[in-house]
Amino acid sequence: MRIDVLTLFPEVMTPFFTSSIVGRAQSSGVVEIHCTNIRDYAKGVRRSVDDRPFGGGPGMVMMCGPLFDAVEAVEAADPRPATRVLLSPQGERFNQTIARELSQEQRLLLICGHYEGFDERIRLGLKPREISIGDYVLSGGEPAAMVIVDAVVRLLPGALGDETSHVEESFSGNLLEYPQYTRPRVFRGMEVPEVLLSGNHAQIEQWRHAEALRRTRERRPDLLEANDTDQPGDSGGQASCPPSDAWLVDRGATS
Ligand code: 9WO
Repeated sequence: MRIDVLTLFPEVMTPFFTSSIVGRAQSSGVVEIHCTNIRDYAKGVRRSVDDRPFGGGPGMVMMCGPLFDAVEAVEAADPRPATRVLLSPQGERFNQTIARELSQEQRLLLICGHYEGFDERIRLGLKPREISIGDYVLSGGEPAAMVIVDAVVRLLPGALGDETSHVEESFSGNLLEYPQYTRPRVFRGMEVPEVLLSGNHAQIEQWRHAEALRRTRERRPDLLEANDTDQPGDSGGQASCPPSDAWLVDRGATS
């Protein structure tokens, strides 16, 4: 996959893209990520990328010209058609289903804005998929672009390495993760639940499933309403979980 990011601050993106899972995925050729400064396509001695809103009002609006030129230049650099994504609080809410959809594309073009918003003709002319990562205002789309790149890249075949084929493996369906413990057995008076030390794997699995259910009921009842596959006595096996729901309990590097 090729990912392009159009931004006014490429220098804040690059360290993230060269570190961690995303950096490793780039080194191993799973993905190539290119950051382009929209200002490189701005005209005039001032190199403006924003201007005052028609009709008046506070703040500045991102101009069409530099962004359209940047999109067209970057898209021409590779023959694969790009899926355009605009990061904004007005977009559809990002989730694992959308991450999975985007991970199927050959090429993504993420557009990060700044100032008080985009000239509406950016939406009308570029027809991007508009995506929000949550209901809050950022000062620009860059953090949202990093979130999307991270969620998408780790789904690409080979991104997590050989030992971790189960990037979205689920313990028991549409549930939050059960409580986990590692050494020491007692920390500041807090003990590891006895059952986890018992060696009884059937009982451990039962306990984890019950705890995952309890935690989900308490914190995210909405996840249970959307899902009737998690009946009591359910083995929790992959077969009982529709793939679209089997994501919240990320077993990461478990084999
Ligand atoms: C700023 C502002 C100030 C006064 C009145 C209205 C205003 N709207 C905005 C605004 O939405 N600015 C955005 C900043 C313009 C597009 C890029 N920016 C952005 C993206 N902020 N937050 C996001 C974002 C992206 C994805 N998911 C969550 C938030």
